[in-house]
Amino acid sequence: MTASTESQASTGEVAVPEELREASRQVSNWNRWGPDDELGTLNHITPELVASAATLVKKGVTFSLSVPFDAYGPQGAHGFRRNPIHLMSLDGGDREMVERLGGWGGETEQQISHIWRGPMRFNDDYIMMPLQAATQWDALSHVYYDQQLYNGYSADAVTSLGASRDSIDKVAAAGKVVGRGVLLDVARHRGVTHLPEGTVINPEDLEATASAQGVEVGQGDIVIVRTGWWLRFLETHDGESWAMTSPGIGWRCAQWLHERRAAAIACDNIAVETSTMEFPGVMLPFHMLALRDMGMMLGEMWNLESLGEDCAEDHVYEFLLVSQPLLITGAVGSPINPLAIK
Ligand code: UVW
Repeated sequence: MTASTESQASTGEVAVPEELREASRQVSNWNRWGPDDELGTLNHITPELVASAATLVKKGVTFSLSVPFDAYGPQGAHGFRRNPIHLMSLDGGDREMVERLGGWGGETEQQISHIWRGPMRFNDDYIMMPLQAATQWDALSHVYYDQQLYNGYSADAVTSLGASRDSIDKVAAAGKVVGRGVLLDVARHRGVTHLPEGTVINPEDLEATASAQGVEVGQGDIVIVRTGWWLRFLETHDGESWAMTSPGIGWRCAQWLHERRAAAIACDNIAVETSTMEFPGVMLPFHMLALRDMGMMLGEMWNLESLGEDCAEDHVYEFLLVSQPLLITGAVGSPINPLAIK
């Protein structure tokens, strides 16, 4: 027993299972792109691969892979995450209000009242939301263990002021999330509208789906896995059970993605990975391997319905994918509107 596992045992903490530690050693990309790297597997996307992905655009058809950013999503209204809250800060209805205000208020009210006397009017709004509330990328700093982030940075690099290492702004500034997207429609391959609750997708399932679709996953690919679970949410609108019973990727898929030098993975469920606890007491083991060891971003809550239908129709499961995060300084994730272009 090491000093750290001894102290975990005395505090009742669950240690990282040995099988997971072994997997972590096998898939680790720490130092692969140097000691200062903060982009992880996005480094697999080379300029040649971006140029080659652009040649996949044949029909000129685009698919937004975003779910709505509104109050009716799966996050509910309470807890540590909520659905996005959209507020208008200025709108056409204010015209009557400023007339009624007369000379009341401060500088802002007077300014608005002044502008509203002219012919040009405008509307402004805000959004308040956890950055993890809808379609998003998890930054590499989102999940860690043993007090270390991807590439060995200390977990202390993330404070209330933000993440100074492995944050999403590094990815956004590098403009790296453009390349070949490959859809693996596991649900359609199995002939179901959505996978059953708690399904664990294993490497064999990814391989079987890819081979049935006639597509191969290779270096720099952004792998997009459809479980049908977003469709399930639209059927039930029960966010809590949707999140708790999600089918998804199993931790063994980390090795499969590592061997293929994939750049990122995204899914149409809450967390990319299955809600089924694959190791007792260890939540999200695939997150641990992907984000912290491989340096692979996870795309969550993507809407793959129209893209899935189109791919089934023309049997083309590869496309140009453009999915840049926002350049939010120090953030551990970012909302996105991914675009698949065929
Ligand atoms: C956690 O909930 C920790 O991760 P995610 O938002 O990626 O599912």
